Amino acid sequence: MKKIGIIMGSDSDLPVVEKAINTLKEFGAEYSVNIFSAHRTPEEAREFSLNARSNGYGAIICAAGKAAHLAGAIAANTTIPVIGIPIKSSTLDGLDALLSTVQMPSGIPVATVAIDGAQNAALLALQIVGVEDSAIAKKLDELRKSATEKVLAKNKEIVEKYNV
Ligand code: RP5
Repeated sequence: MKKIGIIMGSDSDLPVVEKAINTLKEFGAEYSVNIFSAHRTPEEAREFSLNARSNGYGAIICAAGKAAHLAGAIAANTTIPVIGIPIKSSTLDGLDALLSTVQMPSGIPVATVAIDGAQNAALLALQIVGVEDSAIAKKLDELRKSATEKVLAKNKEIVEKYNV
């Protein structure tokens, strides 16, 4: 099974990142969690990225706020898919991090999820490793099915209540 790497720029990102960690845990995925900063620990971030393929990673999630360069810095040194989570951590409501993460130059892609979109980041990483991992793919299908059933049940309630 390919591993999923989760990196955050600061421990202040953890309350959001925990949603991604919990999702990966629920799926029984193999994952690691680290704090590496593009600005404060650039050497450690670079080392992680350079060694990601040989260390068995299939996708890397990077969460950062403010001038959020972490996902781009990680993507610069690997062709393992990188998913960026812009963290809402400043007076700009996360728009700063969103633009810093999403506006990558051609040639170095970062798949950016919504501001604080940790659960989707985890699901996207699972979909990436699920291309070759049938157990993960099966669980993703089951989750989709249960989400559909929940909405259909809610629809039934609403119809019965208001469509008299
Ligand atoms: C970013 O700066 C981190 O990802 C965090 O979202 C933000 C603020 O970091 P702290 O000052 O809280 O450590 O690099």
